[in-house]
Amino acid sequence: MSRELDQRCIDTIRFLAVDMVQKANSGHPGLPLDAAPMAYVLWSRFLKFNPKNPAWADRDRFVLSAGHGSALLYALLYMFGYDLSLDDIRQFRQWDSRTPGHPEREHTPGVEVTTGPLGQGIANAVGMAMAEAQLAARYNRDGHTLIDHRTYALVSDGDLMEGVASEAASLAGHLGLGKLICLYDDNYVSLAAGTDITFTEDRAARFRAYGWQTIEVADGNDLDAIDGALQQAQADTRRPSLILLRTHLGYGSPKQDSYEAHGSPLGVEDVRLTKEKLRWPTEPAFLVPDDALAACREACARGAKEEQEWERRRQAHARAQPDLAQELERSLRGELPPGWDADIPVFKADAKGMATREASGKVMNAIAPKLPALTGGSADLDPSTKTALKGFGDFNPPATPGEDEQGSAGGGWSYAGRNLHFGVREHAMGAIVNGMAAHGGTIPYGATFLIFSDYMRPPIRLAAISRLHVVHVFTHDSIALGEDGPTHQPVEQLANLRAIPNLTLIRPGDANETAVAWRVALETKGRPVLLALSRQAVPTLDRDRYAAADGLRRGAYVLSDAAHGHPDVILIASGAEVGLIVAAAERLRGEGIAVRCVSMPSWDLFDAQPQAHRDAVLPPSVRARLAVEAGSPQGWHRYVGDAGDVIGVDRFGASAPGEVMLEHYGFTVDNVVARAKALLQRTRAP
Ligand SMILES: Cc1ncc(C[n+]2csc(CCOP(=O)(O)OP(=O)(O)O)c2C)c(N)n1
Repeated sequence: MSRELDQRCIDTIRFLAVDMVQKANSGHPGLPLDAAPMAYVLWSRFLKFNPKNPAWADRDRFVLSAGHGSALLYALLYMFGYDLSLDDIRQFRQWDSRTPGHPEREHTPGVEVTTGPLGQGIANAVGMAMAEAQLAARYNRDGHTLIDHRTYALVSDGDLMEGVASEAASLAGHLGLGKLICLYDDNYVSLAAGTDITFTEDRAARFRAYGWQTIEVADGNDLDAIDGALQQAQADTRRPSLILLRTHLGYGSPKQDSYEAHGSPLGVEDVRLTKEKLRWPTEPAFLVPDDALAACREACARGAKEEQEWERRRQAHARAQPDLAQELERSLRGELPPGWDADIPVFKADAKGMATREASGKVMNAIAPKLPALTGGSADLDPSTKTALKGFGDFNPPATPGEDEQGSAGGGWSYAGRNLHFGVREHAMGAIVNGMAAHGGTIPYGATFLIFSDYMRPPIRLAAISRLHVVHVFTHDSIALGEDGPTHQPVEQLANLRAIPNLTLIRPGDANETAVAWRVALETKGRPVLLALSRQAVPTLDRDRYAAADGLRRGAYVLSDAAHGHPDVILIASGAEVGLIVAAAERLRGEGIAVRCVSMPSWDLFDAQPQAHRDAVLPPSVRARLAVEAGSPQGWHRYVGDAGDVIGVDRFGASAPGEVMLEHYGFTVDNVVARAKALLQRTRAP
């Protein structure tokens, strides 16, 4: 292709983005103007994709980590033939358009992940590269290479300033993810100023210290240099690569190299001047020369051919390895294999019981052999979260003889390992599992203490926004964890996490509810699921006496009821406090009080039930309702009503043994009984 045509393609992309921002009177023109050349070289010469099938499993992944540059991505998607029209481009940032302010997964074809909060995208890309490495190691066979693609991310200063990027890059370097390539738009300017006042470290040296290959391109407009850098990046298969491209924010505009080019339209006059400077027709807006469009759209034929070749390989693989192929295809479709849950144990009634984290570990290990897509790990807390899949290998570069192998779940160290070791990097863990889920082929989980969900709230929220099926396993879910004290004891976390839309939070009450919670977690589609689990043992309820644990599926259910179903008072609890209300109910019944006991492991599941079910569990006529949960009482009045009462935790915890904590904070049978009686008195008073 001629240089002139290359340039015309780049300028088309540039000015589509500029015109989008100008028409919307909102958005970020600076990055598209400077990053268009690198994006164009990548997309036209390196990226493997089929615009007509954005879901093709073996496509390269492209992440615009600097999501504020969304206009660049939409211009690329349009030019390269995705299902996006020029009208969509004109509707940038408008109600119900396919070109929202920041890229949204499942909203615009070709958008791999939702980005905008800086730093998340690069960490998502690490997760995608991990998923690729794992699936390749598990499913490719000699002569049959089915999974073989790269992950590219375009990252900005802001991305690299965020801590999550450091966590993720550090892990990627350790893991030697050679198919991860990041293009760093090194333009010396961020939103409010030049980076000289905030960000002056040697970024290349920093990434080399993480174990990355770094490649510097002195002029981000030099297409040959970009091409060479990408070739060099691809050639190193043992290290991730960071290509640092020196660019100029708002290239060609009067605001070039100024933060003013960053976050607002250039303005009519400056748009004109920029077009003149780069020798682009000032009218009409949204100009797309035919030859530029045709040149970019060659990607459609190229992509279709590549996918066809892959399809032939897939069929050969399926003939040679039918079982393996079927397994992979099912995982890629996001389907659970028949009988995946057949070995989930039923836990016997036991007054002493077991911690729900313990039960969770047993359930996970019963599922793992039958559900190949299940993969995950913890942020350096495996012994506490009980989330290791025993014997299923540890995801790491193959161990060299003599290397320290402590911490192994067994089954060998290689990219085929299903146990991921995140290190103490909660924030990256959240973003990495998002990237893995977005990649497809896995159902990833991440685990830590519930308190440290605070370190990973941004990716939890993004998983919910972008409908990603990930499972969070958060243990040590209350003050009852004991001696570690207030820094480790969650108080407001449940309330806080419950406020996130499209997230299913389940706090199971005993071992059998935990088993059902895992079933729900894995059957769920299109949303993240969070399990809050106890550190301490809780009684395993006798399900002959109490209702079946399957009631968890409906969010809340009646465990035991007053005679004839006419309670004077309803006791409601979640998680570890269920055993407490069960014991209190026995005592109250002994005193002749009609009590209903409700286990309420999930507000989200309950709220999704028809009104009839909700009223059947919590009849509006019964005003004496007492909720018991070792967390912030915030929100519980929705279920206990104005007349009801809540035993919760409204101050920080303290360092003491768990039982002592529970006693001091009122989580005793005596207190539940006393508060229930007081409540009855109040609600009966004329
Ligand atoms: C976590 C987070 N904090 C703040 C912002 C608001 N914001 C959007 S872009 C930006 C900085 C942009 O600088 P840079 O990353 O260098 O991008 P460029 O200037 O090259 O467009 C900021 C602070 C954000 N999107 N995400």
